[in-house]
Amino acid sequence: MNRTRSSELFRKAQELIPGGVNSPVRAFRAVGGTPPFIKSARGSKIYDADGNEYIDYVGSWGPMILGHCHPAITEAAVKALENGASFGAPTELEVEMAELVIKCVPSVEMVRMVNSGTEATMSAIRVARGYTGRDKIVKCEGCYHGHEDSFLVKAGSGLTTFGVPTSPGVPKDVSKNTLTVPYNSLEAVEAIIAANKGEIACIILEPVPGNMGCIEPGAGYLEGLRKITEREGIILIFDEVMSGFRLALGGAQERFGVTPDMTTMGKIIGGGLPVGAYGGKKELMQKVSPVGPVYQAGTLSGNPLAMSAGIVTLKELMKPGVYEALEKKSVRLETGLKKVAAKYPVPASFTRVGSMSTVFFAPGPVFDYESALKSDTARFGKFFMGMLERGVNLAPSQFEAGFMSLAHSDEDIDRTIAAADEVWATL
Ligand code: HOZ
Repeated sequence: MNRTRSSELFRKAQELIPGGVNSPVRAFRAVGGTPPFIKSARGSKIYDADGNEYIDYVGSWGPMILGHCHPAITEAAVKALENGASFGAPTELEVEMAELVIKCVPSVEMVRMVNSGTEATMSAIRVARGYTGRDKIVKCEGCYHGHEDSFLVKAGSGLTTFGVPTSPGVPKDVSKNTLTVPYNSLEAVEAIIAANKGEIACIILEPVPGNMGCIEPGAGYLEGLRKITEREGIILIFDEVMSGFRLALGGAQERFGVTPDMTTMGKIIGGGLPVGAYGGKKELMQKVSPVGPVYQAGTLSGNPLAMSAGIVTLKELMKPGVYEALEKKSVRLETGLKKVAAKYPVPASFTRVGSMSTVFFAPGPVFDYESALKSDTARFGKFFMGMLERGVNLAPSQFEAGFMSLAHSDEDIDRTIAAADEVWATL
């Protein structure tokens, strides 16, 4: 595949932007080679600067659940832009968005819009700390909640991809308040609570992690967390930036029937525009300024473009049969890939929850950070590049999830499986 133009752009970009990218994993350092510079996208496909086409399972890292360039989203965003890009003042669109979110997400009685998932998680833990008067937070190893200081401790996503799960630059005075536990272990949660009695403000986790690859919650895990946090007066925060509106309209909390105190959202809720949101029980959200003393603000928060694109996306997702269709497509891909993997003596382990999935090149089972880290990342890199050469775009790291969209056709999926068969034979 010819990527001359992408290579030229990448060379230039590296002189101007750290690593040539505005978000680290995009630089392809975990898989080698040059990232295609993307020019356009439509439906299930993206197109690079050299005119190559790829079936896309990244979907802008989650938001493009309807497929790229959905006409209703484009129309709504253009219309909003024609009325003015941003006013820094309340709009009717924000009210409509809040109503929709509250209707869809079980835990949310009030919601505040922000501009990114990072802002959402950062604000949610501030509310939890402000409400409880406690400083410590608990997060799971390998979960990623954006790049705010408190979260860059044993974090997944790019930090794990580049082998620096705890970032320099985070003051010890901040990180000392972040306690970590392995995902899927209630014993570890009990132990850390016992050792920090009455000091923990919140437990925050991705209910279905996607940032150490996709991991499934074990039976009773989320329910157990709910019981323990209720007993201890600890705020339970589900970070549903990835899983929200994806695993069900009401996210993982609807799918697994466990209602947290607070929820953070992003990605899908903006239909591809920059957005985030946090919400929860009224009692907690009424601590937020100007009703309460916990401060959080933003010039572009709730801007009409993101609201319009998000509202259209949520309305599309409310149509009957959407999640069934996503499930069917995702099962088709998983079944096909498992059949391929069974033909070759290469250790591989599959995880999938709804339309989020990962192929780990590890013996498995993969159920937490430690088991995910057993993956053969060099083999993943080879697999990734082989797929890219055959026109299939996967996330360029073993420690990220793949996303199915409603635009993926059976033909796309079957072509992906056929490509995987060719590549697996070379691993
Ligand atoms: N590490 C981010 C997703 N988990 C990547 C975001 C991006 O590069 O756009």
